[in-house]
Amino acid sequence: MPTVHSATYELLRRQGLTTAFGNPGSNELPFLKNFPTDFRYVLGLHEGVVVGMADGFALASGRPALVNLHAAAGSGNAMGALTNAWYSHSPLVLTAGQQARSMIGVESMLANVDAPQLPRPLVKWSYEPSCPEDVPRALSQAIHTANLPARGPVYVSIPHDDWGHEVSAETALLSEREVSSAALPSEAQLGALAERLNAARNPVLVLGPDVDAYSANALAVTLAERINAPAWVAPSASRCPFPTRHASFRGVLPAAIQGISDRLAGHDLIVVIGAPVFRYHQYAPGRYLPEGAKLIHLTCDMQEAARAPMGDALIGDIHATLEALMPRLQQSDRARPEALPRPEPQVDPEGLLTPETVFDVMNALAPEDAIYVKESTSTVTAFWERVEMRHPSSYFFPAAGGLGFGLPAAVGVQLARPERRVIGVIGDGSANYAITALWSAAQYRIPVVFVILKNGTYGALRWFSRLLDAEDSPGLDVPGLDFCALAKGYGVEAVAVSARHTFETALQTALDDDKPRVIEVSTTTIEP
Ligand code: TZD
Ligand code: CA
Repeated sequence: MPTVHSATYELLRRQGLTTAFGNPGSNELPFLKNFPTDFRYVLGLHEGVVVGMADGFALASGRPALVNLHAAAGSGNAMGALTNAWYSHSPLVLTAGQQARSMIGVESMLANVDAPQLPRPLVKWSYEPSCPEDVPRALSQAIHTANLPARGPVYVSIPHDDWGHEVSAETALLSEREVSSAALPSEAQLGALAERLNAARNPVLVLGPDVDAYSANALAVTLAERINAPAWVAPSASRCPFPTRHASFRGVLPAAIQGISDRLAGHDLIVVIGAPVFRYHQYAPGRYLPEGAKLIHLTCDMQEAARAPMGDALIGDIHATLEALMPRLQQSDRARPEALPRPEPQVDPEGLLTPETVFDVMNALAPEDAIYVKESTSTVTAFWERVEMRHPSSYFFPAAGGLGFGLPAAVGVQLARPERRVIGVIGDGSANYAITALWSAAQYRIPVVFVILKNGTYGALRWFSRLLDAEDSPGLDVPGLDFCALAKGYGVEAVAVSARHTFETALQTALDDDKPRVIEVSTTTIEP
């Protein structure tokens, strides 16, 4: 007879979840024992790292990723990372070991009291099966729930004495299931959408992370060229949906109500695709829309559609909808947008590099299909201006701004995409939240190039402190960090640089290597 253990591994195998990211404890050992040889276990030394690696892996592979956490403490450590996974629609299947069933009520050590409640509201679904026989079915439900639109993390708590129980042979039916969604708008909806686009006098596109997640980047280019519209990237961009040197590319919108209206002024139709409307950050009240503008929102996420404060929304599969829309659109004879001018090189002060120079060097030396995992909060604008990204899945940034994403996500992305080089661009503040990801990179020989921008401060918070008239706040600087020593401690070779030519040499050496490397770059402080 199959057991919960054998049926679960067969289910995971058939659903393609053969890489498990975890940090184990006693509750998880009965699941991990007899770990099948066709599975791979990636150990993270902190659960923020475990979820960050799985997040990067899921985002870059477009597939659900399996996570195994330890009880309440491990789940709690993972929660910060779940903020990003939730907003990036990352299909993470989180499992957590629970105490033996008869030991939960007395609140033994490692009993996760009210386990399903713990990760809410950062999961789509959270469950503890009510009997051992239900564990494989619950995991099947978890996988499909995570993967159905809008994708997102799910959580299953599993008592550790469940794994040895026998289950019915009928459980095998779970492994054969395919659950898919069809979300193509009706003919009438597509016709109405096309009519509004065809009739617009001066439309503008605002493209978000789900354009990239649905591999609709090329369709977005076709759309921009068909209607000759400028294309902005939605605020708080966590992915790159549009080639950054295309004539229509306009950059990333500011994450402020009035700032967005100002940038989009003059357009009569704003078409937002694959992003919330909008993901604001700094409080800058004002008009939601510029004078005379209407907004249409195309999204895969019912909640995004419902919560927007303005505009009309259509929920559908981003790729399929754009594909079906295209033949209905007339070729516009409006003048094509003119490409943005290339930014000027910056002059570096003695003994420091400007972030602009760092990005110019990266842009010159990195392979044209490099993937950037970015977590340096003050350098967002400079990066988008200077680094050319033309392929899908070229950029990942923490979708909720929860720091501790960059280092581990870079490891997970590189694991999912071994054929492309991953460059982590990480601030000296951000790097500390999940620094032990370096150990996983070293142990599994995952050749990420980590570029740590050391300006000695929480740069973005310096900017915010001026915005909020709170410049005298304590705790905004991070002096005295030695990332070469830290990297060495975790088994990664590292070098510190502070001039353009030494950075060039270090970056080229790292790119030529087949193991991870850290480059600590001393930089100036700039405005986000
Ligand atoms: N803690 C967590 C988990 N997430 C956060 N976003 C913050 C604290 C607050 N925070 C920001 O929102 S930006 C920032 C912090 C601390 C500064 C990051 O500093 P950095 O980057 O060195 O990584 P810059 O380029 O110097 O801003
Ligand atoms: Ca910094």
